[in-house]
Amino acid sequence: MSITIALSKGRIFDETLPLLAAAGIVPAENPEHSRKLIIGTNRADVGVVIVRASDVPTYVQYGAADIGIAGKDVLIEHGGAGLYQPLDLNIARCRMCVAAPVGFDYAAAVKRGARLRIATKYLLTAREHFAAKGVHVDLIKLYGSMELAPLVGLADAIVDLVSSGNTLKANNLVEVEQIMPISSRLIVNQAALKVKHDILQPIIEAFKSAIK
Ligand code: PRT
Ligand code: MG
Repeated sequence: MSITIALSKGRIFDETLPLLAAAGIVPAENPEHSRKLIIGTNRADVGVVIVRASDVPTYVQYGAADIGIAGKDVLIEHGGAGLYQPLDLNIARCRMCVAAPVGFDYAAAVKRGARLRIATKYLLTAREHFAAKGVHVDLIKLYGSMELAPLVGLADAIVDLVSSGNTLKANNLVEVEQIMPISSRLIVNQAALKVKHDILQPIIEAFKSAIK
């Protein structure tokens, strides 16, 4: 019996290394320095696949990977079907927020019931947030660089992730509303949890003890 872990490269891979180490798992290489998409580990029964952050839940849902690590932002948009989410790992932390150009009076626009154009990669999250507040919005789906949209007149505001705030600042935007804190979670294929329980359970327990 063997298991496959789905990870995205970058911050999630880096912040997952200490958790994997706590479970006695050391990847054979860093995807940052290799083009390999399938990476071995020090354990013959554990492999890692490197996929796009937003694709991690899909690989785990269909059992192409048994477990994975994905941001709450990604999990909300995916919907979570077929996934067991036993642990908030408290890594890759940031916040989902509404941001607008400096000088745009967002609160006043909301108060007078203006219809706002919002650019975002997070359609479900944004739709739910504005619906709950009773704000009318036209959502414009983008796949990246949301910060550009208000600067070129594509949108009044954006819904995006913020961590240091440097990207907003560099583009003359400010956070006008916080939607929710975000961190990454361990996700497990529901069938694998039963069939591969003996190998998965110790890993889940080791992660749990290693969470900061
Ligand atoms: O990069 P790619 O398009 O392949 O996918 P991705 O952006 O979804 O993946 P990745 O690896 O960049 O992010 C993976 C996960 O890390 C996300 O799903 C989040 O849960 C989490 N995370 C934590 C972040 C950030 N912090 C973050 N700051 N994801 C993205 N950002 C971006 C943000 O979108 C904005 O463009 O960083 C920019 C803001 O950063 P600051 O520090 O300037 O505020
Ligand atoms: Mg990114």
